[in-house]
Amino acid sequence: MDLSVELCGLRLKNPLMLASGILGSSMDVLERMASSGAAALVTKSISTAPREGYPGPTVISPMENVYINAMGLPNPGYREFFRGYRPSIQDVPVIPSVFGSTPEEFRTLAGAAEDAGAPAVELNLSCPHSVSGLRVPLISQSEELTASVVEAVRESCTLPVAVKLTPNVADVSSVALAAARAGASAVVAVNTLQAAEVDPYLERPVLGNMVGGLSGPALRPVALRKVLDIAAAFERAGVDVPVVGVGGICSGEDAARFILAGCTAVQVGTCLAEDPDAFRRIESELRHYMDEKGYSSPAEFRGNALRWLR
Ligand code: RRO
Repeated sequence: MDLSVELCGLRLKNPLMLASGILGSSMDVLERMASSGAAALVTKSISTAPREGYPGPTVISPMENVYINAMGLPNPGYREFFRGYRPSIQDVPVIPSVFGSTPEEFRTLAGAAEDAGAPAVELNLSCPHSVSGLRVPLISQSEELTASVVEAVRESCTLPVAVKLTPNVADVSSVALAAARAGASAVVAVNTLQAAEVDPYLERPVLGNMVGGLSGPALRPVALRKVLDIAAAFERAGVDVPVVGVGGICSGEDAARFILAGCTAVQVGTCLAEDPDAFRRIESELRHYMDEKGYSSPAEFRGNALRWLR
């Protein structure tokens, strides 16, 4: 059985990647994820200027399988970040996630990633917190803004570019197509779903930032729907850009669900907060699933669930 997949010109030993975010970006944490079997590591999003993040609480779990975060993009800024950056850890590629407010900022950040020897870059066009000065709260809520950022990065950077999309749209496939047509090497679906929780006794929102983004198992069916929409639209349009699934993936069967929906690889995030060694388990569960089904590679079942939507 061969679990390896090709994504953004990289050969990954299995389809399981660390999602941007939940665990921060310290090289120690990334090292642990590499040791526990992740095939690629995406860092916490990095911005041009350092950011402290929002006041606490920044992550809550108001009910089982639901997490809501509003970290507020805490990061040391790209200059400091790239000083300690390593392009790979134990032969596992480390892909910087970058976040800007304008195409020019994204260009600067992607350029810095390239100069630092990064194997690829992930553009976070879907941070769930408003950034002043934009027509829409999230860049990937607009086909035009999405295309303008991807084009700006493409013009000045030769790295493969993955584009992370928001689920907070009516029609995710139009935005995914805009990203692909502007030169994205992969689309990553999805970031967190806008959410909030209110304390009935304190009579106020619970998060320090008041509102945030939902992740964890409850996000999985939403993410799967978005992935199915994107994969079906890509197939119809003859667009050959890989889709990376993310949202509530906690088991080998979950990974299989996203591959069946058309994904080339999947990212694991929130699950690691409770099970930091989840990669090893998810990989063995995926092997078990493939063994039961008689598959010898992920390509053999990729997109099999899509035919039901034709
Ligand atoms: O830092 C955050 O609060 C955050 C980011 Br940048 C993001 O892209 N998605 C999210 O759920 N939280």
